[in-house]
Amino acid sequence: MSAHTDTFVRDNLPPAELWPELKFTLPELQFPACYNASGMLDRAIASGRGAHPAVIAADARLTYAELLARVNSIANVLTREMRFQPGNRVLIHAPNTAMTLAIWWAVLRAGGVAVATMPMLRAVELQIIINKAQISHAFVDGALRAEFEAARAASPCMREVSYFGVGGDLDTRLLEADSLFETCETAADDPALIAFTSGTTGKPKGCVHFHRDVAAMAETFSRHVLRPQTDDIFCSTAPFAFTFGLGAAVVFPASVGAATAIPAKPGFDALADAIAEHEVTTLFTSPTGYRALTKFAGPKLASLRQCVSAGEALPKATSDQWCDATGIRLIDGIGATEMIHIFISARGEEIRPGSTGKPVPGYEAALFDDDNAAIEGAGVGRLAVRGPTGCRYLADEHQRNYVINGWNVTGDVYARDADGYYTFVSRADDMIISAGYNIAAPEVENALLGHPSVAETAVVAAPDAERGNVVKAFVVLKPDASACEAMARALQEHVKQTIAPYKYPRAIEFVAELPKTNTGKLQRFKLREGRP
Ligand code: 3UK
Repeated sequence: MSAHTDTFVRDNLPPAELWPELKFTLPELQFPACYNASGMLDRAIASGRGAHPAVIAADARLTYAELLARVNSIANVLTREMRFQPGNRVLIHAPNTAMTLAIWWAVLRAGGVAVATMPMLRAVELQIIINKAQISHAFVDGALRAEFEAARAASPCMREVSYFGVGGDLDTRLLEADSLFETCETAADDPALIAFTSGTTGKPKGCVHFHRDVAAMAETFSRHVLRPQTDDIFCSTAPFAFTFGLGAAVVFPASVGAATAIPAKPGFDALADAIAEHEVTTLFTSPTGYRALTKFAGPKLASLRQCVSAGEALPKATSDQWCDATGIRLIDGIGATEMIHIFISARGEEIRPGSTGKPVPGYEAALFDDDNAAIEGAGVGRLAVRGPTGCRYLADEHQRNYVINGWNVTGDVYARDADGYYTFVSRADDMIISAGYNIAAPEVENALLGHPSVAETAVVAAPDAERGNVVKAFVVLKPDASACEAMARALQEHVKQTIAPYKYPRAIEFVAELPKTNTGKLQRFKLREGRP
């Protein structure tokens, strides 16, 4: 049973034997066969949230009733005026705004497959995504028109485009459109979105997630770890195109009828302003984000109640600094685009700073040895997870690497202690082997971050005739510190005092900034190739 008359995505899912094993162990994960994730909005209204704020943004403030009316109007424009049929892929190319959020829900409601992309993508990157997912429809922020048109010129599959904002047609079309729409009766396992992974290297891979997966992320991490309340105000720096941001700013608030506040601009200064102005209670950003926000601690951040860190390992030093500055203990959580959201985390008293936590209810985790056998008890190995969601790449050979024996293998090395807590060690490819010793780059980074002059740092292997490799640290200093030989020696000494001395960085290079992906992840491969 499927509502998709365009079956392209279903047809390009991996063969059944390459799927991860899916587990629906909790009562809240039993989805009916016919299920459209946009029903979350109807449920928020049915539970009395209709007149309460859903979105607070620079372009609009909408209650749940107003949001649903707008979602329906957009779905009508799509289905009546844009030659759309269920299953078509719809590009959403825009920064996070109230309109972008409404379009995302509208695409799901109409039975489309939403492909949100980062606003900073260039035509070449966009064009790869459009052609790979055979995207036929697009909603594009008018400010991004030129770059999009350049991609469109190389994308014969793209048929219908609507612009919004600057010089757009959508805003006026919506004035005419009917605000009632009959929700497309999708199957729970009809594709709802394709999230392209940033990856820290190579080509983009499209992760297909179903309508039930959108709900599953709310029913696992959000319901059990975050436990939001209806009067919470969510805020996130992550783009909706990154499933971290999609959960944080679109799905989790809607799942309980809470509000989402969208910062007017990207960047951490605008984030601090948004927190103060909208009295944000529930914040989602990266470890880098928390380091940058610490300086605003005080009245500006006083409304915060819960703060989630994901995307990269959260160093204990960052967690402690944030706790000292704000009194709030960060909730660390590891998630992945392939899994849609967070699957290992901890809340409240269960948080052990420096460790990510335990499998989120609904998920189970294992550690694989070199033969893909699960390690029992305490130990170190490659992280494997399974639960209600999992990896299904759109027509991609890498499916075989990510899914092994029915488990999703994330590419991370983790340690598990006797209490079952999982602690990040490194990406499998970020282990440095120097003179026969295995040294995890993040461990050295954490030690360096404990030094008061260090703002950011990245550690990689640098080839060395004698030792095979040496540990090399790229360091961004705080504004008041000076990059000199004495500073390098002080940092080396600090690492030797903090962790086993053989792990200290034999080479240190001071840089103004570190290479990062669009989602804020460190690109160690660029540093390894000597191009910071
Ligand atoms: C790394 C972490 C240690 C890890 C994501 C939350 O980051 C997300 O998705 P991506 O596909 O990257 C996945 C990889 O990122 N990572 C993420 N969180 C942590 N490492 N500690 C963490 N807390 O290497 C993982 O394999 O970009 C995060 C929710 C949704 C997401 N898509």
